[in-house]
Amino acid sequence: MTSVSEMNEIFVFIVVVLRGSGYMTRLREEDVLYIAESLKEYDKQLVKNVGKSLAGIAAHAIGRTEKEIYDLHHATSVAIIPVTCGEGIINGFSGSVQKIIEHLGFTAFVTGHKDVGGLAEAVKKGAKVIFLADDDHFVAINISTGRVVVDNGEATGKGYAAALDLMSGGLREREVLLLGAGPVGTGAAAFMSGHGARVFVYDVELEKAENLKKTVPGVQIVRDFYEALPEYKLLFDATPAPEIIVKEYVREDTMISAPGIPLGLSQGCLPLMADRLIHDALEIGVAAMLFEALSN
Ligand code: 2YH
Repeated sequence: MTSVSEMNEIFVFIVVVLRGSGYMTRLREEDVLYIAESLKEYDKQLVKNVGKSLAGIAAHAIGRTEKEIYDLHHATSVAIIPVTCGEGIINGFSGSVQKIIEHLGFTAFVTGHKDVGGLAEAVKKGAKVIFLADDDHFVAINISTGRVVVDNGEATGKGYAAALDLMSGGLREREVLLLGAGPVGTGAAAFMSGHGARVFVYDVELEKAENLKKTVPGVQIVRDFYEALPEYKLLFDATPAPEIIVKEYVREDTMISAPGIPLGLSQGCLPLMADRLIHDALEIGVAAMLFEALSN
């Protein structure tokens, strides 16, 4: 069996390699393959585990109710533009974003044209919000306000933090161990701190943790990941490192919000966490992006 110190070394290695090369998780076709057909089931599971649906979580992320969003924006049309630059189109990506948005109750379409032609088509067809992604960015732009650009990273962080707030019965005065101080971790820290949580952040690059601390005052830095892990009941995994949370570190009351792709839990840990884990490839992030794009 892999020892704790070996695991620690593997973790440090993985994260240094990933971060050092400027790596950012790029979704693969297999990550999005079953999203559309699983949406209803996924929403039921969210209601059971978190207490709210996808729309309820996204509304909580921006401090609104679902009703407020629907009353103001039910007629909104959303366009998703396939983007070919860099590594190109991911089969099923645009279609999955469309299905998630439709599932939330809005009209959505994928443009027939790609790239610039898609942008022209989206505007011509009256889209109010436009979603598009290349290899480094995934944004939602509200073209009717002309100024709202929502990045997927921070919105995802907020969405998953809102879900953890709901699942845990409220983060006020609670301690959360946040793994990863990138854009997702920063969005999560801002939400959790704003909701009264005591946030402890670990990042293999200390400088990133220090920057997050400057952006979100009150956050404290943790220097030893595996020493800290068993001390916390609430975990937020915003790293792209696989299998870093093994079953020896989870308790029967541990709750994990894990937007990182791939999932940071070991296979052995998954069955134990089935009802206390929040994780998907795209759904909460897209819902949080859309509601945030509509909120301004
Ligand atoms: O998966 C990604 C990015 N790594 C997202 C980064 C978010 N912080 N992009 C998807 C690329 C989609 C492709 N260009 C398409 O099908 O349009």
